[in-house]
Amino acid sequence: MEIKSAVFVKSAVAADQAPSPILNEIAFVGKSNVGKSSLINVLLGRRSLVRTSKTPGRTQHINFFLINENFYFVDLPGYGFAKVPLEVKRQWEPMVRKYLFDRSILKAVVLLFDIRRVPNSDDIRMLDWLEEYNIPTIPVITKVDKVSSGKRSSQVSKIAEQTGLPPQAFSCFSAVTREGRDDVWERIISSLSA
Ligand SMILES: Nc1nc2c(ncn2[C@@H]2O[C@H](COP(=O)(O)OP(=O)(O)OP(=O)(O)O)[C@@H](O)[C@H]2O)c(=O)[nH]1
Ligand SMILES: [Mg+2]
Repeated sequence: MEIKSAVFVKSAVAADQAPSPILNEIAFVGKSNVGKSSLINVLLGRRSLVRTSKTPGRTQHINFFLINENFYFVDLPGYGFAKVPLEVKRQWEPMVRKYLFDRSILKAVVLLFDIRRVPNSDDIRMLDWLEEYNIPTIPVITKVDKVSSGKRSSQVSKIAEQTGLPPQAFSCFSAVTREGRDDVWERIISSLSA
């Protein structure tokens, strides 16, 4: 997809502050620090439209980016980081659930997994919500540059087994090498037109 424009539009601290549900949306979700913001930047070919961070839990709001004046990328706050203040953790679930539940124009959720980690109960809970709300899901395994190609397939199998999804369901991605960028775009485009 040719990116003619990519503009940060707003940061919502509650689902009811989201833009009016007119244009389609693709949301990005996953553990804190998994690489959501980095994936969005690589997809858009922008170095730092979305703030990335070595400190997990950086994105605590729902951030909306308008692409080609045609659809939104939505960067959801990550889950599962121990050092996030309790108050923020308490707000996370109702905020994210309300967003997912309410969004008729939400075409797909890109759910990220770290190639080096086994999915935990937070990831499974997210998968369960997506299924419950009937939201098409694009599972992406990221940071694949961090493991050897030999280790990659065994890690993909582990992640598949833990989530109950088939290994072929996952796109492999790296924000460093940009591997997988076209594959993820293809899946996003087909969700947008579904
Ligand atoms: N090697 C490698 N590092 C990555 C990759 N993607 C992200 N990172 C690094 O991982 C860290 C977290 O990346 P972010 O994109 O900020 O992660 P996030 O999921 O948006 O994090 P929160 O907003 O805090 O939930 C940063 O130091 C990134 O540079 C990748 O594909 N490969
Ligand atoms: Mg982020």
